[in-house]
Amino acid sequence: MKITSAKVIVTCPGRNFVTLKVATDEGLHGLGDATLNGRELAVASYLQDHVIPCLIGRDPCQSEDIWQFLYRGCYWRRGPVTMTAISAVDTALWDLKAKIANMPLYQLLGGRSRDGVMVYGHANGEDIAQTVDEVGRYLDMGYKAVRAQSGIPGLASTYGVGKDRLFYEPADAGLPAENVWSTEKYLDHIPLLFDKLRERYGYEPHLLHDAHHRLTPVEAARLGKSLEDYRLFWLEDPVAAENQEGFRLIRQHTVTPLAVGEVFNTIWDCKDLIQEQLIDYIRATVLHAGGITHLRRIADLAALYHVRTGCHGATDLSPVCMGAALHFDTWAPNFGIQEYMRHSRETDEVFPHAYRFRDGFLYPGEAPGHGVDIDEKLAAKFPYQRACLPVNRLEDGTMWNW
Ligand code: EZ4
Ligand code: CO
Repeated sequence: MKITSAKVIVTCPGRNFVTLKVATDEGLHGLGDATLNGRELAVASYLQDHVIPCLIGRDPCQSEDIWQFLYRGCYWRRGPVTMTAISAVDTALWDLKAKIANMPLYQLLGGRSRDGVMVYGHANGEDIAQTVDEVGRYLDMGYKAVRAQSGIPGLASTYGVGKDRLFYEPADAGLPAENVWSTEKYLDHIPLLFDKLRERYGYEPHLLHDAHHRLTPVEAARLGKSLEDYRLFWLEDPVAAENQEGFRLIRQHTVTPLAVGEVFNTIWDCKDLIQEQLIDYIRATVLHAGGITHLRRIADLAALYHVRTGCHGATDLSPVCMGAALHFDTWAPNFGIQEYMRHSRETDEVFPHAYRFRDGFLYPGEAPGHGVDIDEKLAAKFPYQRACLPVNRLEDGTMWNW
């Protein structure tokens, strides 16, 4: 079997998605997600101009060799644009391979390790009372795990709190919107939120929180410590993770479990955090960390150190990524949880998929491959629209992490 063509499909059914479609001489095709939020066209160009020409004529079943060719062969290796492109190729090839085998993808990885994939939803509100109600809405929908983010008194906006409660979308401006941030105001407020949540819902539901890279290590240590009584499932991205030593300091002060890695691209970004047991959950994804081939390597390393997976699954990761992630999650012996932000109806129509939500769990379905397709005619009706993620400034104007 040979790869005869590959194309990049850019569509914007409410938000931008980039999809790679690889076709073969035997009429089968495979799909990979190539969406890098706010930098979509950079990946589209990388695929079109540099990767696709190298794929034509190759045997699609040699996904390992193609991965190594694209990783080692680019010289300027790693980085989000390159790794997202590699991920898209790898996901499309695993999709194809499973279609050739006429099996759902999880079977090729080693079969089922569990019946369903526990997911967490995103509850948010402008203040504590609203966030507490929103968490209740997710629990009513059957969720066993909910991430809670709340507006902060004195700040006009903050990460994770949108205009629309169920479908918030942070990339909403042609140029980056400028938000104002205060760590002091945030640190005082968040423990009050979790106090109210446990008072209302008890200790059975899993509760999560995302600090979105905004704290220094000692601030993160203080937050983790002040949340200990509320027994979070995890505290996510407490600090910007390029300073990995920071996690040693956080760990010395708190037993609140830590999750990190949605912006990581390779095993090299998380190797020390895993080996030193500085984190509890690794959030690298199929989409940004080298596809199934590489994420499997990360999960296997993590398993040696009691670190479980918690794949990123915000709305900027397309249903193609979600489908592949659910097969991965169904297999991974050290699976922890999967993030699940629901896509809009338009997005679900552009990407018909086999996965289904039931009672707090997602199920990948039994369709051959990863079970997600693209309706190209419908996709063409939603042309690309430039959209950027916001940036943050401190109250005195200093640039900060968003
Ligand atoms: O801000 O995916 O845990 N989820 C997140 C996401 C990220 C977006 C960035 O594109 O942190 O909401
Ligand atoms: Co996050």
